[in-house]
Formats: sequence, C-alpha cells, structure tokens
Amino acid sequence: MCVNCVLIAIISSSLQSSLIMLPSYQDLADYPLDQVVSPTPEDGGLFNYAYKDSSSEPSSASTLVPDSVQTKTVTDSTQVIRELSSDSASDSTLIDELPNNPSDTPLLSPKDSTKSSNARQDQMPDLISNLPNQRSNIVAKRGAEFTLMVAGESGLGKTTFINTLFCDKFISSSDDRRLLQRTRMGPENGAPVERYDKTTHITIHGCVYEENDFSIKFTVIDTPGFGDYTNNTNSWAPIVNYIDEQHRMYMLREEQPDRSQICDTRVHVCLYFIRPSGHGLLPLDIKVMQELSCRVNLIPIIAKSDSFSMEDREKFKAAILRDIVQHGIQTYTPPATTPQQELDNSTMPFAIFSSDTTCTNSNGKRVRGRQYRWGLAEVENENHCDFSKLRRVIMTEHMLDLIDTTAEMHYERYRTKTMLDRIAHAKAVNSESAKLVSEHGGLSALMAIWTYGSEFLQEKVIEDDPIYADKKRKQTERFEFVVTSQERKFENWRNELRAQQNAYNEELEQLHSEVFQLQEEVNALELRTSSPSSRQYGNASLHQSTESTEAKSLRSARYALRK
Ligand SMILES: Nc1nc2c(ncn2[C@@H]2O[C@H](COP(=O)(O)OP(=O)(O)OP(=O)(O)O)[C@@H](O)[C@H]2O)c(=O)[nH]1
Ligand SMILES: [Mg+2]
Repeated sequence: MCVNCVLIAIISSSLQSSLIMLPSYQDLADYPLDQVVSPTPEDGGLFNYAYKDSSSEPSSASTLVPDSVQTKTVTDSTQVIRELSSDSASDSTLIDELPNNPSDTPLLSPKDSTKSSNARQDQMPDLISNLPNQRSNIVAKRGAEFTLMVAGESGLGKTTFINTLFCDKFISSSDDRRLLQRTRMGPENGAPVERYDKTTHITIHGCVYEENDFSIKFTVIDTPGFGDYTNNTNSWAPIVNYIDEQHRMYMLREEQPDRSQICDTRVHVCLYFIRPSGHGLLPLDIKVMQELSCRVNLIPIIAKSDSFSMEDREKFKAAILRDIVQHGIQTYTPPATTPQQELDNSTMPFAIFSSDTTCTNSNGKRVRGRQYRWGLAEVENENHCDFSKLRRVIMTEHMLDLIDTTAEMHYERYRTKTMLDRIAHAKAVNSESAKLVSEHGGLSALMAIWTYGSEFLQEKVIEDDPIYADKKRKQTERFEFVVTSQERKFENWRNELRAQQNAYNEELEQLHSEVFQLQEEVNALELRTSSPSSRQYGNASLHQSTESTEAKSLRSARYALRK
C-alpha cells in the first residue's frame, strides 16, 4: 500500500465527525498532580485522561477543550497497520537456524544447525514464521498512537505542510475562513505583500484511522513559529516544555494502579523546519535543535525548497549536514533494510515545499503544487522535492520504529533522570526518608519517595522549565558579578589603605631619624659648652660670640626636638 492511497482514502472516506477535545498544554500543566488518574474505558482513553476532576466530573469532554483541538474518526482507510508491521516479514528466514532442542546445542552454530534443519522444520514448522502475524495481531489489538510535531521559525510553511500532508483534513471551519483570508494584499511600498495567519499557540489535531480491526490515533501538533523578535532567547521554550510535559504525564499515568487504558501523548517525531537561507544553520536553529534532539526523534527539514535551484539545494543540504555533525545534534536516522530505505536516508535532510492549492500538471492531472511563471512545482513529484520521501519515512516505513525509539530512548532517558532525581530529593528532604531509602531500598525506598517527595514533581517541572533555568542562570551571573565587583572594590580600598599606611610609616621613620640626629647635635653642643678648653680663652668678646652662637644652636635644636 502506498501512502498516496492512504491519503486518497482519507479524502474519500466518510468522516464520522465525532469531535473529541484534547486538553491544551496549559490545561495539563495547571492540573493538580494528585488528581491525575488512569483513564478508564468509559473515558475513551487518549483524549480524556487528564480531566478526572474530584470537584466536578466533566459531563462532556468538550467543555474543557480549546478551539484548536479536535479529533476526527476516519473509517475505511487503507491498511496502515499491515504496512507498518510488514517490515518484520524477513524474520521468518531465521527458522532454519533454530536448534531442535535448545539444550542439545549450547551455542547457536549456523554450521551445525543447518544439518538437520529439514527435520526441525517438520517438527516446529510455524514457530518463528508466525512472528510477523503475531506482531500484526498485537498491533491490531492494541492499536497505535502516533504523534507528529512541527517546529521552526515563523512563516516557514509548517501549517501549510500539515494541511498538505493530511489533505486539509485538519482544517476546521474557522481555519477555513482564515484560509480564505490568505490573500495577496495590494502593493505596499511597491512590492506585493503576502499575508498569512500565524500560528499563535500550540494546536493539537487528532485523527483516528480505522479499517477492519486496525485503528491508529494520529495526533499532529502545530507549534507557533519563533525567531520574530530581536531577542529570541527562550522563544522556543514552550515547545520543549510541551515535550517534557508529555513524558511527565506518561510517567504519572504509568504509576497509576490501572494502566489498562493508558494513552500515549508523547511526541514521536518532531519535524524541524530550517529557513532556506543558503548559509547553513543559524545559532537559534542550533540551540533549538540541540534542545529538541535530546528529547524527541528529530528530523530536520529544509523548508520552502522551491526557492532553490537543484544545485543550490544540494549545497545547502551539505552545509546543514556539516553543521549538524559539528554541533553534535542527534537527528533521527531510520534503520535501512531495503535499497529504497537506504536511498531515502541518503536524501536527508529532506528538502520540501508544500501547498494549500491544487493545480493541473502537464499530464492534465490535478496535483498539489505551486504555480510559477517558469512552470509548476509539484509537491509529490520526487524530482521536484523530497515531500513523498519524507512522508514515506514517517508514515509508511518507520512509524513503529519512531514509536519504539521514543519509548526506549527518549522516554527512558527522561524516566531514569526523574527517578534518580526523586531518590536524591527524597534522601535530601527528610532524614526519616533518607533512613528508609538507605536501610531498606526497594519498596520502602519507593514509599519514601512517594511520602516525602510528593511535591517533588511539581518543583521539578518548574526547575526543568528552560525559562526558569535561564532566569536562574542570569540571576546567578548577576549575583556573581555583584560579588566580584564588590570584592574588587574592597581590594582597591585595602590597597589604598596599605599604601597610605606605608607612606605614614616612612614619614615617621624619617622624623625619628631627624629627631635622633638633632638629639646628637644637642648632645654635641652641650658637650662643647661644658668643656674647660672653651673657658681658657681670655678674649671676652670672642668668648661671648662663640657662646651666643652655640647657645642659639642649642636652643633651636631643642625647639626642633620638642616639635
Ligand atoms: N514558496 C513557498 N511558500 C510557502 C511554502 N509553504 C508555505 N508557504 C507560504 O508561506 C506562508 C506561511 O505559511 P504557514 O504555513 O502559515 O507558515 P508557518 O510556519 O505555519 O508560520 P507560523 O505559524 O507563523 O509559524 C504562507 O503564505 C504560505 O502560503 C512553501 O513550501 N514554499
Ligand atoms: Mg503556522
């Protein structure tokens, strides 16, 4: 089955337009944690789980629903799930290598095992060859839930892409009205200006495909574009918060006593739209992609690739790949088992364009495309863009792998970190809980965590919030700056005081030495005035003048000394 068939089937299918409302992110975030319960069959699983309010049971889920949220049930679509599980068909070849009795063959040796393969096949003919069927049955029984998110700067065609991918099935009547308003405005400053409706909040669209025993709940999350402002720090934070919030909610649901109807609202793939600038990734792209790639399967998309020539497009792809490697961004690489899958993988990052409208191509066929003076750019033509390849990867070939990777890698990472944080928190928060955790471990530790760390998750949500983290970082930087500058000021003062003290000490030393010198002089003069030789001279006048000079010197020395 090709995805075209799916989409055509979707268009032609009769919609049972049972609108079931999904909670918005804000609603989920505001909901008290202790009131979150596991969904019941009557709740309808996925879309109603969070609204078991102890104060008021919602009579209908729609009372709590934002306009933007809707689900539609599509019946008679083609065999989505059968296609999804078909990749495991190759498992049947393993039967030849299975030992007859496991104890006979301690280690699997292909050489030995082939000897009696025919005999074994006789005895256990359908052991592994049934695995694909089993898998198919499990998927059929459980159904599947798949969530796709689009993110990126404003105006890159995210909403248009969703409408193209789902043939406008998600556009509600109000959206239709707004779409009609998407008109080319008259010339402004000489140039025609195209106006479009910006996505201003996270919008969740839900769609249930059903066929025979198979059903798949498809959720598409359209996010507001960012990067419009001079300062775009944390403009992407609501997107990252949303992803974390889904992990947190899933973990809470897992911890509820009844998990029979557990629903999965985790984001399984995020398509990140890159501006077709021709110059590689912008710093904002790098930051956002780094944040996203550690939380979700990230697939980079070159948006509006109709603005490139083929040559420029390949150059831009190479530049993007180089930047991705250079900045350690972990993008999703699908496993390739067929030449077609290898070819699709080599095309990444996918360069696509989308369109709200259909045009007639050279074969007279109505196709989605963008009409230019030079010709028609067809969305689904693989020679024009990678739209079909992208759709094949996410919807036909690797949907189950995306779901598994989300559970096994991204959710597991979140869960491990949260559990470790909880234990650390429980240890730190109360000595009694610390004693429980360290002495008993196991169930007691869990009890301690729950008893003493019940508010922990709430706090953690705040702490994990990038906006909060950024504020905290800025405050810490500011604090450090103030402390450092004050310390520098005190150091300067200390140095100045030290210099002054040194100057005073030197002056004091000098004065001491002067005093000492004067004292010496005084002593010498006193000695001279009192010596008998000075009295030998009979000349009275001479004696008088000498005496007066010496007396003067003595007086002045004494005066200086006193001073
Ligand atoms: N040339 C070209 N134009 C496109 C493409 N996709 C969308 N557009 C146009 O780009 C404008 C913005 O499209 P949207 O789909 O609303 O973009 P967005 O990314 O959802 O924008 P925000 O909601 O603001 O983030 C519209 O005028 C579209 O017609 C494309 O692939 N190529
Ligand atoms: Mg949009």
